[in-house]
Amino acid sequence: MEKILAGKTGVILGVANKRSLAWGCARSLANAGMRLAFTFVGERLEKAVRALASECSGSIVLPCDVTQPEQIDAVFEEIKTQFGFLDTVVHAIAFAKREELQGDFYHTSKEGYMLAHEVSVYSLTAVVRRALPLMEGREGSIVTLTYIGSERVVPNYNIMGIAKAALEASVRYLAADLGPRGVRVNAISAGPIRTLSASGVKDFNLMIDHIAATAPLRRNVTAEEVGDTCLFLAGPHSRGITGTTIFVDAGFHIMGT
Ligand code: NAD
Ligand code: 0WE
Repeated sequence: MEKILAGKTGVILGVANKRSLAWGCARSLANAGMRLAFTFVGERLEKAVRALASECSGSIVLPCDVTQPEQIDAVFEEIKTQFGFLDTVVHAIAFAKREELQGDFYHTSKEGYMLAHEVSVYSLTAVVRRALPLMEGREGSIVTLTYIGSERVVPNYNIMGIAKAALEASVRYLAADLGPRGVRVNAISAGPIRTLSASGVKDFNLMIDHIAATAPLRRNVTAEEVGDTCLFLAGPHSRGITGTTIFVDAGFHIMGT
């Protein structure tokens, strides 16, 4: 059977290990026939990302710390050389200092505030700017990952909630900019999933249990479910959708309890 994304290419930023939401997205896209470029940060993650990428045929692996503009430049130069064009960008990156993700939000330091925004928010725009010349005329799709802590107060999410609100606003402004060029921009708001970024988060188990007890589907979601929504947003079935946030959270966001 013809694969729906055969002949398409994409770049996935944010795979750390097999639990990463970025890896859920990569698997769904690769299974649909998309050729992928993976980025990693730091030598410690390189081996793991290369091992995972080897499961996706024709993929390439490149270093990219989004705080280093030359590294972002190099990623898109290499994609231009290797692929020639680009259809999809999956941005699945967030970082705040651990000490900012506990206690009262009002203690957030200026440095911690700026770092969270640099890595988790500005990086989307920085990446999109460089991807755009490769996406022109290809009906491309850009997907980022967000969390309901952008609109509701989730204990300890703190500065990341402010960053995700700015990320979702960035999605709307980018969608308005890029729509006339045929490029769509959307976010997936995922329910909590045990990933490296979620490890050591205070009371994470309690959150997971609360969702299983109250979400309409009475369960939590998986990285595979996030990946399949990414597949939808990357592919032709979502061609009329841009600038929006789709919840993949078992319906939890509709509840008032
Ligand atoms: P993860 O730890 O697997 O992925 C986070 C990634 O961010 C890692 O690969 C890490 O290397 C990367 N990163 C951090 N700093 C970076 C930098 N300077 N440059 C480049 N990359 C950098 O965790 P995850 O849960 O898969 O997170 C992916 C995205 O999903 C994040 O945006 C997160 O906010 C979002 N999200 C996660 C959940 C959840 O519960 N896990 C829920 C909703 C949204
Ligand atoms: O966006 C996220 C993860 C964000 C995150 C997590 C960490 C932990 C380790 C960003 N930076 C760091 N830095 C670290 O040093 N999620 C949606 C998962 C998450 O994180 C939380 C959550 C949930 C859910 C933090 C507090 C409360 C809830």
